Amino acid sequence: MVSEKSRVVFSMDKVCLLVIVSCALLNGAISSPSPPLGKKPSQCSKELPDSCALCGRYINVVLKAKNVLNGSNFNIEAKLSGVRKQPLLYFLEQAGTISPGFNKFKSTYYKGLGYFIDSINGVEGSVASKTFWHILSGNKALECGVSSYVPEDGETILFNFTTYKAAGYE
Ligand code: B12
Repeated sequence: MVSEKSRVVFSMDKVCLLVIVSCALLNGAISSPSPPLGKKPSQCSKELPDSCALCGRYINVVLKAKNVLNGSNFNIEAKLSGVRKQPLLYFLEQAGTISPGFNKFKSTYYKGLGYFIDSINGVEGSVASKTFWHILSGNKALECGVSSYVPEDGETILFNFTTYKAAGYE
C-alpha cells in the first residue's frame, strides 16, 4: 500500500529528474551526437563556430612559409604562443604581427570553402605557372583550407610554395 507521503515523495523525484534532464539538454551535455566509434571526425569539420574566436583554449602553434621555387627564396617562421584555438586563418593573421613576411598574404573567398591563400610574402601562385601555396602539417597535406582547419596544440603548419605536380595534384 502506498501512503500519501510516499506518493508526494515519488512525484517530487520525477520533478527533480525532469529538471536535471532539461538542464543537461540546455547545456548540450546529452544532445550532441558523437561520431560513430572507430571513425575519426573529418579534419575539415569546424570545431568552433566563427563567432567563437574568444572561447577556444590557449595553444602554441608554429607557422612556417617556404619558397625555394620562385625568385626571392625564403624560409620564414612565426612561433605563436598562447593563442586561442580557432581556424588556421586567425593564426596566419597573428603570425603577421610577429614575423613581417606573414603580414603580406593575400586570399580569395570561395563560398562554402572559405579563404584560398593566393600569396605569402609577395609570392603568388597561378593557374598559368601551375603553382600554389600547399598547406601541410608535418609532411601531410591538410585536407581542408585555412578557414576550416583548426590546429592542435604543439602543431607546426608549413605553407610550401610548390607546383601542382610536386604536390601530387597533377
Ligand atoms: C583544382 C583544385 C585545386 C587547385 C586550384 C587551382 C586550379 N588550377 O584550379 C589547387 C591545386 C591549387 C588546389 C589547392 C588546394 N586545395 Co583544392 N581542389 C581542387 C578541386 C580538385 C577542383 C576545384 C574546381 O576546379 N572546381 C570547379 C570550379 C568551376 O569551381 P570554383 O569554385 O571556381 O573552384 C575554385 C575553388 O575550388 C578554388 N579552390 C581549390 N581548392 C581550394 C581549397 C580551398 C580551401 C579553397 C578556399 C578554394 C579552393 O580553386 C578553384 C579554381 O579557381 C577541388 C575538388 C572538387 N571537386 O571541387 C579541390 C578542393 C576544393 N581542394 C581542397 C583542398 C583541401 C585544397 C588545399 C587546401 C590543399 C592543401 N593542403 O594545400 C589547397 C589550397 C591551399 C591554399 N593555398 O589555400 C579541398 C577543400 C576541402 C575543404 N572543405 O576545405 C577540395 C574540396 C578537395 C578535397 N575533397 O579534399 N586545389
